[in-house]
Amino acid sequence: MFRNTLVKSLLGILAVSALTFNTGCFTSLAGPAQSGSEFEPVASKVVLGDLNLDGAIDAQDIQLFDWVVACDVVSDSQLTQADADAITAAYGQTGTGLREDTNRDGAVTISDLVLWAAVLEISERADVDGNGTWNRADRNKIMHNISES
Ligand SMILES: [Ca+2]
Ligand SMILES: [Ca+2]
Ligand SMILES: [Ca+2]
Repeated sequence: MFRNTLVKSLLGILAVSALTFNTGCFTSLAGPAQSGSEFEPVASKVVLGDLNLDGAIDAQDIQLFDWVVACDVVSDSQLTQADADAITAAYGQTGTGLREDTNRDGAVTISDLVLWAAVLEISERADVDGNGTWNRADRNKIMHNISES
């Protein structure tokens, strides 16, 4: 008697699981990770556009993307020694619109190199759409993923 009941409820669970799979509800149940969730270790998976790997795509990632692009002084969509050298070579220059002024404070100083070094690792994730360049499409994709999450 008990055994039958157990088998029945197991079958019931299986049926419900099959149903949720079929209706596609499973995807939404598994859905976007809630911040602070105990079951979803932060940074356990790489979400495209999550530049700082904090598990959320938000305004911070947009800010980081803008910094990465600003630090790409020689505009080859990668951060290399050439960018660092260009910044160092331009030390002391002042004015607006200087590419070497990565933090856009109007003067090229060691702070610009510090910013460059700070976003170096993050830059590996800046090519969100994987086409080899950093541009508005990548930024738009991050923006899009913010509204999705
Ligand atoms: Ca993030
Ligand atoms: Ca500066
Ligand atoms: Ca890209």
